[in-house]
Amino acid sequence: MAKWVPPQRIEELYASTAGNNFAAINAPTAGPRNETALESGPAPFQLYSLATPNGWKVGILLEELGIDYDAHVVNIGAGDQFSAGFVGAGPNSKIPSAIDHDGPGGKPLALMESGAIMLYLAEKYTEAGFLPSDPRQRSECLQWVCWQIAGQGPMTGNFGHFMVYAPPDKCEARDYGVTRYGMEVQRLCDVLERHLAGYGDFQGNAGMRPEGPREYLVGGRYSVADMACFPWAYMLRLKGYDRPGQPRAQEFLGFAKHTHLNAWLDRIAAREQVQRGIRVCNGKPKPWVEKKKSKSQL
Ligand SMILES: N[C@@H](CCC(=O)N[C@@H](CS)C(=O)NCC(=O)O)C(=O)O
Repeated sequence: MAKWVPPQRIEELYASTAGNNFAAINAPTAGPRNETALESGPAPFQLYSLATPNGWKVGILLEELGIDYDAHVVNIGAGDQFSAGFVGAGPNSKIPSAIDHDGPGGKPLALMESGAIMLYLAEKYTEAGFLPSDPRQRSECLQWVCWQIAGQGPMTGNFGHFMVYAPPDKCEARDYGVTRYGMEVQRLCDVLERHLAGYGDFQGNAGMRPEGPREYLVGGRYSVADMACFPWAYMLRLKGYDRPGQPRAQEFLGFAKHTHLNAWLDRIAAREQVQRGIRVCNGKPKPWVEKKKSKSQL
């Protein structure tokens, strides 16, 4: 059996990533790559995003809150996230980022990381009730948001990389990556499935709780936990990772067996705010606004 022997430095392996869909923007360093400034509109809250699952999270919350905001499309394929303006708002160069010009103390607050942006907004607009005030439920809610950011998002993204974006000829690497991350995605879907089925009570017991299945992740009420955990699971059911000549991602992963998870996704997807939220920064900042305009112009 041939054994893998790494070279002395990672740089010697960089060339092996050539051919992946993001090879042109991948780099091992942070910071701006050009001096372009951010655009800004009249609303206090300025969102810089793209309609990917990480972008959907904040789009959904903004639409649920119904607050005034301007959205700006960040084309990550073209490297917009590396402009000086974007890096000023989000030093990690990943969408979504935002600037609240009406931040604490009346000063602008730059925001990065979808979960942190959601928690900031949910706390600022606390009367909307999307972040529970009860300490137990609040903790459960934060736990699901952290679970999403640290586990579900990155693992599903890594699965997607090997399933659709990795170099087409890297067969062995793709088999390994798809299996490693795909199995973890299956497990993470099962974590949601079991929780929604009613297992666990956040008091240390793993068994079925007396109340049975859960309608929403926390306290029987729709919250930022649902908005955060919805997009990546929903994306697996859509066409995001489907490619001609390959099995559909949902079939490949056996997604249909998660009956409670599917019912929860249907429940959330049925909300108009969610359907608008997942279209924020899809080609246009708010595509439904453009549509309305063109209808009334006819
Ligand atoms: N943990 C981050 C992840 C954000 C993220 O990975 N965004 C992707 C799009 S889904 C991105 O901007 N990628 C651009 C790049 O990697 O250069 C969050 O939740 O906000």
